[in-house]
Amino acid sequence: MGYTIAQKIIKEHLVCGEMAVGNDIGLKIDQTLTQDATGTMAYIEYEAMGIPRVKTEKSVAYIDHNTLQTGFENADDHRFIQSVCKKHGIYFSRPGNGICHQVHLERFGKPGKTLIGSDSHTPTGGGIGMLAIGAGGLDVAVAMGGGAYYITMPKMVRVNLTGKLNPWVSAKDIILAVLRVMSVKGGVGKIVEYGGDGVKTLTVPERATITNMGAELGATTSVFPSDETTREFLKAQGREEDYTELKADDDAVYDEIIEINLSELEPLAACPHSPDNVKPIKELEGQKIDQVCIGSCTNSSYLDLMRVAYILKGKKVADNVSLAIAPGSKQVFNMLALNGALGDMIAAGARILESACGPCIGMGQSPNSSGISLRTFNRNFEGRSGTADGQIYLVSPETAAVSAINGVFTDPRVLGEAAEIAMPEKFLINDNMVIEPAPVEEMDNVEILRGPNIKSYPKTSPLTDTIEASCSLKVGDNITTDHIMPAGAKILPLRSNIPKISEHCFTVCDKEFPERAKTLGKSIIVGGENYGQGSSREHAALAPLFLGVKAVLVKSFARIHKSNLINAGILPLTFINADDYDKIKLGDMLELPNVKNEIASGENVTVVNKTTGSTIKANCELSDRTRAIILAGGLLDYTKENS
Ligand code: MIC
Ligand code: SF4
Repeated sequence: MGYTIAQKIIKEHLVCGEMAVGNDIGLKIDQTLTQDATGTMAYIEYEAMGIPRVKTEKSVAYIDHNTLQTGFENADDHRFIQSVCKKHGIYFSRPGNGICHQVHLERFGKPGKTLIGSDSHTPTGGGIGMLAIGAGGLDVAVAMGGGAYYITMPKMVRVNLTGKLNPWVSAKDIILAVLRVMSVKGGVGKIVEYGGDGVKTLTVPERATITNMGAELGATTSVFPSDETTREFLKAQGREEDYTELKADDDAVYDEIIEINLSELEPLAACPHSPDNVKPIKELEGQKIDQVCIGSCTNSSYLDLMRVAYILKGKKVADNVSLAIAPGSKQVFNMLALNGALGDMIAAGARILESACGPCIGMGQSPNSSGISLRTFNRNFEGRSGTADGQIYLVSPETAAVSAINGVFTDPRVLGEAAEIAMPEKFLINDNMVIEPAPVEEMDNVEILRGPNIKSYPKTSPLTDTIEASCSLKVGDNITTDHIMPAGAKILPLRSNIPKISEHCFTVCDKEFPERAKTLGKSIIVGGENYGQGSSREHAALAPLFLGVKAVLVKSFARIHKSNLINAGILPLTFINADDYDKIKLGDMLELPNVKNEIASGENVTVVNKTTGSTIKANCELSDRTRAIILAGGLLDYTKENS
């Protein structure tokens, strides 16, 4: 039996476990990336492990999220990260150099390599055939220290692409079509692999748009073959030597096959407030809009922005629309500046932003009250834009640009003939915003610069024999990490300060939660399906840890969040009988009378509701390793105990 692309890379990097679906497997990690909002914590954790130099082939730290710098906090954090990088052997991509995933794809990613990143959109690297996975900061820290990264061996899904996109139908429409089929939880426990004749019609940036937004499927990662198109891309980036061919064996076996005929696709939009709430633009056409934002790690490549410039050229942004554009990287920005495309955007009235995440993470450009905003981003969770009642639609750059001119939702196919925009034969290569680490012999002279915003990792404790704690919060299905630990311009600067940031924990759902949890001292959160979907931010586990949350009891978990809870030593429990969700109310006193023994022996966990008198059973799905981590009180304690 042959192998899929992902199975081939896994096989090459397997350090422990058996490659059978559902097994815990350990992978050797070749490359890591961090961004600043998760990076400070990751480097605090790395420092705590006491390993002098990173052991990966390449580790890169990007500054792209917290670039508003409304106070000293962000700049302090940047300096801290820069100094850690210099000392410990990590490349540092300065603010202004671009969004981590875009820059990593351009400058560092290599087909066939493993990459983990403290950002959920790390799978962007799958666009050039990497096995690129989003992870918690602590997992990235461990990988930098040479430790394996553990995942549950996923099922394999093949998305078979046939045909060819029609003019003005875009890669974004492909992934929106996949989201429509699979939903935001359809990818949990799976790797999505693209294949079929349609693959060769897609450029690398288009493939990367698709693998990037595979994160919204909940998938472990997504991957494309590495082929001649990949070689051309790497060659144009001056790195042809990084190319290797990679394809699935003809007799590879997939657990699920999805057919997408590119010729039949039409422009789509993910409507508020979920990336899988997908409708054809045709159904929305004519509706007035207020804002358009173009950029983010999903759609800010040279190709995307050249198409946008082509549409804007000689036109004017509609009076009722504010158009913001953030190029994905310095490379893209500079090329647009040199070839005149930037001039076309400016002339049309676009507000040009720096190369960073910006509005995607609520760092500025929040829309007006109940404003309709079309964005080329990947997430439209409620409130994420910074405007609580903002109505965010996720669309392609082509749809975004033409709608910005018309002031209403517009199907870009009105533009007629396709624009002939080719991939450049040579990208503009200038890595002067990437700072190399100090040579090993000089590392001792590098001082780590720590600002007052940087506080230490919260206190953890080993699992106790019993837990008695009340339910401090009850939430429904599809709770995102943006609900648990909101971001945005006010909160994001507190990422290095867990005591402070925890005051905002879950306030989107319940303003009283942080105070209530603190007063209770110990508590348990109850939730529904797909709890913790979205980002990789470990703060969504560390803030609850700081507030005394001992367990989270839900119908099901999203992958990265579950492992962040385990890393933080918080028990991830699932209802065996989903109806038991109704048996617990906010404020009920719960007891887990025999929890330590039950966890240690792999039994179901007894949960007694002392307020109502009912008893239920919960599952705590752990491997031998994650069981040991939970018993130790988290991954840091476990790593210390085992080193
Ligand atoms: C996001 O898109 O939600 C983020 C901000 O990039 C997060 C990381 C973070 O919260 O810092 C992610 O996707 O993991
Ligand atoms: Fe940045 Fe948005 Fe991409 Fe997250 S999804 S890395 S915030 S651009």
